[in-house]
Amino acid sequence: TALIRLSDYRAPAWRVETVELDFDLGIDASELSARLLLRRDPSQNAPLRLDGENLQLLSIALDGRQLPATAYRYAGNGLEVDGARDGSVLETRVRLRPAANTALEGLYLSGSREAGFLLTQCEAEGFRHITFFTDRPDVQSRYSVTLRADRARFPVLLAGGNPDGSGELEGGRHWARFVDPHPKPSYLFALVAGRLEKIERDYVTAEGRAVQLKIWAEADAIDRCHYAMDALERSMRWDEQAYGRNYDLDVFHVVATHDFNMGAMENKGLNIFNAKCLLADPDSTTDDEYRHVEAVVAHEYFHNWSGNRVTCRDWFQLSLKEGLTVFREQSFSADMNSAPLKRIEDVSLLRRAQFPEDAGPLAHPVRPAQYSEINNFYTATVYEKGAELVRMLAGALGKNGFRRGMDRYFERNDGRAATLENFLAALGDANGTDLTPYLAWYGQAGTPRLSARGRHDAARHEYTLTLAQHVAGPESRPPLPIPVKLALFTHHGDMLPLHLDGQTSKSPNELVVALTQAEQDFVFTDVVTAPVPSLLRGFSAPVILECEYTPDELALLLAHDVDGFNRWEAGQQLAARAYENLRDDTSADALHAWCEALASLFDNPSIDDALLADLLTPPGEVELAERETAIDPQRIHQLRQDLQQRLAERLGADALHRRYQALAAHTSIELDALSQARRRLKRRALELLYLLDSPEACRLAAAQYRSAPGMTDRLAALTVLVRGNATQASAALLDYRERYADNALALDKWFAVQAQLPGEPALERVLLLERDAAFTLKNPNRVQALLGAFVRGNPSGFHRIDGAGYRLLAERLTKLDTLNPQVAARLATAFNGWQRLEPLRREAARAAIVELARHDGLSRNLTEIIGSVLN
Ligand code: B3K
Ligand code: ZN
Repeated sequence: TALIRLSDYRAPAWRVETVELDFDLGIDASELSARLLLRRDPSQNAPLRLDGENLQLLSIALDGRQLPATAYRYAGNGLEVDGARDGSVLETRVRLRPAANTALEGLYLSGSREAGFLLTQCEAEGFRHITFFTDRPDVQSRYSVTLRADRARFPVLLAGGNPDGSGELEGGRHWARFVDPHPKPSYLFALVAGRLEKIERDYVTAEGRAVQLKIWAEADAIDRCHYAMDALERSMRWDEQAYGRNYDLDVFHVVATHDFNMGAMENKGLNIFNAKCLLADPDSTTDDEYRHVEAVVAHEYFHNWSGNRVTCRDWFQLSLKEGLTVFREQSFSADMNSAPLKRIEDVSLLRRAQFPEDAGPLAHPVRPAQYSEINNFYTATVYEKGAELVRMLAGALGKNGFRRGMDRYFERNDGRAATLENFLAALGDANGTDLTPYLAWYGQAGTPRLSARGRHDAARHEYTLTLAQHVAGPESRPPLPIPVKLALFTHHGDMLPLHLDGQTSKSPNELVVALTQAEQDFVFTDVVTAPVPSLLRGFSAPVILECEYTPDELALLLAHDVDGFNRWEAGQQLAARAYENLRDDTSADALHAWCEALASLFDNPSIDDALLADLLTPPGEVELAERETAIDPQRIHQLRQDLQQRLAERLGADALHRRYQALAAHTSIELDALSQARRRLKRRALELLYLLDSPEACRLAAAQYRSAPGMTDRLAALTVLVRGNATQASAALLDYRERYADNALALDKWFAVQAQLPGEPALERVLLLERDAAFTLKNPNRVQALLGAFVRGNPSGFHRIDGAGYRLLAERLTKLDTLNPQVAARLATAFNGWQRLEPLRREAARAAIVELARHDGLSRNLTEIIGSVLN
């Protein structure tokens, strides 16, 4: 398949200045007339060519005249039209088949034919599935959209922009018109039509604009939208205060659907959400999910400026809006909740999802140089690593400097389609500094390694820190700018004032040094005894730190570091070393140090319960696998269990039991930090207790399941029972299945918990669950809940030595691909990393992927992923 290259970018030869769309909506067939006012770039001499994917063309006219078949060519993807000039008007009419659209791209049906509603998804290239257009983000047009439909079947008609009239039509039909005053790229177009309920709130922006906020959902879900409404209002206020950005239309619509390929979509004035990222109530939503809803609502709202007002020139610049918006969303969540916990959560995600991507055949730069299918590039690298790059820039400029830079960026690029160069230039210019060295971060794949060595000169009271960087790959790569935030600790756990050679004026106890060369020395003076360095505090750069700490030094940081993130990080490093003690059967010095340090923190009343829960959790199986070659995921699972058991033994059954009971005495379902923290630690105490006294832990879990006031406690209890294969598990599962029979999001968790049964039994459970009446390959959330949880969330279940997991995935992908290529391609990335498996599994995985690749008629999406993975 053809590769699209960044280096081939050309400005559009044709633009669309205004577009008028007129829809006749129906479930099986919808028809649409489009009227485009065309503008030609006088410096280019290209014929008019518009994107259009499998459209049924009913009529076509240029400048008021119907075109004869000889005057245009359309063979299913591009439409070429003869005779167009600057200022021409092209009118087309097409027929679409929403109910038959299982790919959920373009115009499609959510839910059943009888009760469901129509909606659109256009990013990245869905608009060409709706009408003929210059479907690229650097073409921005003014939209006016008229929707017509049967009033009883489609009482609610919505499109982006401001409402511009509505009324009755003959035969029980009605119409509504929307005009968007802001020119926008086609990927931000959206419409929604059907039976929906709403909740509303009036909002006045800091600039004084009155805005109606409306959240829409199907009748059974509308009561679960209140939390999202609060989150939306918080997001709008935050963007006004933190960035000076105000909303810019009279209405802001948000719609929930159960049928969506990803989390949510920032369509101008009409955000559309996967229900799992919008609906929330205590009975069916966990604490983690609540925070996720808040974050996604904020993310999509923030796109109104970082994405919509300033969009991307081309899809290679995707991180310009996504990395930036993830960073904005992370900052917001840190402000709304606990900043260190948020940082721990974000870095964990980066390590679990992005580091493996960056270490294998799917690795690509934050700004990729080429792609075959752009939808395959909405990745952890573009999003999460992209956010880390913005974080480094923000750190380098400081709070005020970054705000100044962002103001400049928005001011210069408002209404435009920008590049990452434009972004760096605005930030740099506003601060009189050159940020172009950071471009190197955007252009190269792979996680850099940062090695740190310290040398103490007792005679001169000097401490020399040598930092060096290395990225696997071509040797000619220029060094990256790597900001390293650091502190030095005495062996009593106190921070030293820092005298960096040559900087005598101030002596803070934390500072950022910038590594800009392949290797550099940093000399600290007045250091009397050898210190313990705390490096990369707050995870100041997305690198893998290699520093030869002794277990005691890590334990010291775990006990004393005041940077919450680095305290956790020291614990993670120590836990990984303890894991290696068990794996290699070497002296248990790290294991001992880890258990002792945590035992004393466990009894330390000043430590936050949520942080303690995180400290008591070793790195996950995927992270541990990243440190190995010849990976055996089942052995990793077992060793990690052993590791936790050793910790549980050190803490003791009595202490865990007591802590559990004390926490269980609080039964509030409130979402405040303290209540959430208690639930988190309670869950962790129960999980650890299970490793010591499983009958007792299962008894407690069964009781917790029955009396749980909310989903956080209920799901935690169910998980302990199911993973522990408890005798009480089947009754709890049955109860849950009935209780939530009509709640799709809660039911997804029922599938996911079971798909994560450890080890060999998981596969059979998955096969059984596939036969459940509620399972369908047509719903992305359900596929994710069962197959996604199995292949991505359950390494010890998926990576069976007989290869049955790999064959199951390959087989399901062939089916899924015919229905929904985007979802199939995403699921297929679970094969990433097969080359590093131990030989037997490696061969079984290879055989399954090769077999899959031989299949005829695979989508471009899946073909590209399989092709890369096999590389
Ligand atoms: N921009 C959308 C993602 C679109 C994915 C297209 N395959 C959601 C977001 O990042 O906000
Ligand atoms: Zn986004």
